[in-house]
Amino acid sequence: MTTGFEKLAQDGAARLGVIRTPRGEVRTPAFMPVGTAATVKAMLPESVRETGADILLGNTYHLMLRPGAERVARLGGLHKFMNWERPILTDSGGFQVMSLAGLRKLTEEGVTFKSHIDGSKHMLSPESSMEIQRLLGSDIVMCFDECPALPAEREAIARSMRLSMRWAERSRAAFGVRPGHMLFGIMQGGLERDLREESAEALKAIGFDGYAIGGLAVGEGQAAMFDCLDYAPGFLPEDKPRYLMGVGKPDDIVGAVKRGVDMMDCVLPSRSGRTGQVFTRRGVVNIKNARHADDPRPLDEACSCPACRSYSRAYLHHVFRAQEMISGMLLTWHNLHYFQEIMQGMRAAIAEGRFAAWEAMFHAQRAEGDI
Ligand code: PRF
Ligand code: ZN
Repeated sequence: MTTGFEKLAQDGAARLGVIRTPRGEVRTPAFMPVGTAATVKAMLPESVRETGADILLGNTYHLMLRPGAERVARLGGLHKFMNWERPILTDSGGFQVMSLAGLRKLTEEGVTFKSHIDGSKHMLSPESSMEIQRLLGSDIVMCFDECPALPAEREAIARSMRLSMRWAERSRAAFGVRPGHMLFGIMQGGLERDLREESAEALKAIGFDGYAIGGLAVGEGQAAMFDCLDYAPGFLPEDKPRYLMGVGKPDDIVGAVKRGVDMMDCVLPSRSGRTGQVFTRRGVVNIKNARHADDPRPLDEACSCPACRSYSRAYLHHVFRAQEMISGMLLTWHNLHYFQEIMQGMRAAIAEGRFAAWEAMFHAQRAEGDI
């Protein structure tokens, strides 16, 4: 079997495709639920699959600290460990070190840091990140990179991007040849068009199985992100998947796909599910709000998820207020289901050349608001 990406259709800049791996196909545009600590929180893997997910995201940073990559490898790899036999993409760790770890030190070699769990000292480099992702058994491995927080000085962004490009070369060399597994490069360069282009050229010269757009959704706002996405995907090869890292809200996702992005991941649907924030066709609903206390209607009468099929807003409000575990379970299921429904809607629309009409409907329903 061949591993790789095939573009099946295009409508404007939006692309329909498939990534084939030995563990199954990923339909694109794809949304990847986040399973940071070898679990999509509050969900059984079979339930995650029922929402329509083809692939999960796992994290080098968390898994190296706990339970440890060698232990996962001894136990048969991450797929077996967490009971998800379909594709897994793993992030490379640098981004999580910067957002979670204490006392970091960045050098040409890599980054040393203190664990946010027990304060123990660790090192990540392109080489060790590739080794950890190999031990986990990841199907799609991400290059080790650095993601500067925005806003930042142009010179700092350029220096950081060039370091990430040297690390991309070392990641490629350390990854080696691994049939059935893919390695993605990560473009950096902040909001600077020429730096994005320079980064893309550097990555293309090395050659990857897919290309991520990193360094966005780090505080710049949607308008600035979309401005960057108006050109950045165009710097990347047509025939390889494009992955926008850590995005986003439903309207971010739709706007990214419209601009030529094929894959995304975000903790938003799962994390929000645990804080009572619900995403629906008509916008965001906060289930904590007293207006739901006597409401016998489902969250969304058109949704076929278990939370909407079998429970009222009044019940979901009650179990959230009572801090019952089923609250996080049902709301996470609904949110993941809704995100996957958006992806399916876009895939069908691109296939039939009606993405613009689909997008207009998406925005019109949201404008009506929750009633
Ligand atoms: N690099 C990596 N992971 C990431 C990012 C990045 O730039 C982002 C930025 N939104 C999220 N996750 N390796
Ligand atoms: Zn639902």
